[in-house]
Amino acid sequence: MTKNGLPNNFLWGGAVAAHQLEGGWNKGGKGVSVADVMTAGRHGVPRQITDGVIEGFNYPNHEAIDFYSRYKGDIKLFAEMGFKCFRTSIAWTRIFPNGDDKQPNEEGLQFYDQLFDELLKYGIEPVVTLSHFEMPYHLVKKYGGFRNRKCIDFFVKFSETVMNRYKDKVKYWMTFNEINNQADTSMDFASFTNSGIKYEEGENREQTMYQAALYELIASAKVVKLGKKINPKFQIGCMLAFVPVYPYSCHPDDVMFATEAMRNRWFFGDVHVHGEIPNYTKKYWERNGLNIEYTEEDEKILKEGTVDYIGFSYYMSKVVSTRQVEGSKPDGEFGYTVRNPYVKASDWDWQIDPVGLRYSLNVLYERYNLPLFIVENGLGARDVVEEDGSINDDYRIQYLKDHIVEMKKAVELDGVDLMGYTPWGCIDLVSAGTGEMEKRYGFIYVDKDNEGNGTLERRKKKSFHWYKHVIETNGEEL
Ligand code: BGP
Repeated sequence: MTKNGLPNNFLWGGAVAAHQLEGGWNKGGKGVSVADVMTAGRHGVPRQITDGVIEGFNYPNHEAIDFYSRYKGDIKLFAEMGFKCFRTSIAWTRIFPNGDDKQPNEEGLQFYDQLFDELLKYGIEPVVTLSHFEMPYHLVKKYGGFRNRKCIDFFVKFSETVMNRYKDKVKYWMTFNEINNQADTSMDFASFTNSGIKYEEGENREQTMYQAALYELIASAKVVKLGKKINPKFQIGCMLAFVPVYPYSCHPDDVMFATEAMRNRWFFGDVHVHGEIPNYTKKYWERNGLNIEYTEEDEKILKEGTVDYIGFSYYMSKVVSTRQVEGSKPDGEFGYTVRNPYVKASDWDWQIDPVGLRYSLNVLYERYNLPLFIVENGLGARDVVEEDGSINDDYRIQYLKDHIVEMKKAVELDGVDLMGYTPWGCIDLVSAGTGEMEKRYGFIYVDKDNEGNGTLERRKKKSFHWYKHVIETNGEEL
């Protein structure tokens, strides 16, 4: 253990998702995923799922940063930074191109064999998300995504296939990325989209969302149970988007409102950890006339497939108010959100709140008493390449430093059991939210712009050297 309380085997690394960096969208027998038919957002127009070409919009995930053919060079750079682990996802459509195929695609399986071998060659532990915002598009069109119970079986079959295949290469797994993201039903498709839900005109979105979410939770529990049979040493976690919600004021109504808002996150964590649908959710369904289908067998499965650890992303906190107050704006998820005057914000208006990370670690640990893993954190920013080719991303270093300071306090002062830290987008990649390249998170710069122009050349940023030193000293020197 280091002086700061971090264990010697602390998992420092970086995180990405297949569709945001691999490219090669139709190579090696890969099928079309929902991410492949999603346009880039432009000038305030959100990303759209479409079968046809929309004038002026491109499909950024088709090529992404071509990690598919460049992964060896990129992993070499991760190794140079001293990564202990690397979090990525397996593109479902490389393995089952349509999702309901009888046999897996051997070429896709081989790709991940090679990828994991390359990581292991450098002693980098793969951390694998099974579903990171990209179910097969065929399942969306034919079955309506996770609104259909059949998708449970398709997902379980895919998971079983890859867990069997990589049982000696991968120990750390997560089922659905940011599974709670879909609780925000203000977008026309359920966030980005693990569930493959594209809402229809006039449908009760909450009804659909909760039903799909419950099917995903059942699928997740089945996979946890199955994974333990495949290899009892597997560590299988859930993955939550953790945005702590603060009350705008000490008015008791605001405090209660923030508590209710937090249930959009807790519901997902509670089912994963306690294996039961919480009472507050059942009451909510009842009060709002939502009729969510599940069986006794499902309840049994939820109980049997509880997770080993909590993976979560942390980027920002939010402030909510029951009332419209100065500076508040309508928020799809919570009614009104208010700008927090005590914290800064990123260029994309995400509130930067390092103490919120310590707070999140504490509330999660107090509630679940399970090991935690920060599997995403970072600053999306527009980087500038100087004349001499350098990229001086001091703002990113500052952001990460401030968050690591608070993370260390949670471990050292509060006694939180923390497995690791993998900043998001350790190499520049396509933004999930906007589809743009210019929202960069990486330690490694990739020469590509929003329109898809660029050489794809890789370049170390200033933060590359900084992070290498952080890992070398196990977080002692920031
Ligand atoms: C999380 C996702 C990632 C990622 C990140 C940053 O929601 O798990 O896939 O992209 O946020 O978001 P964005 O790309 O929109 O900046």
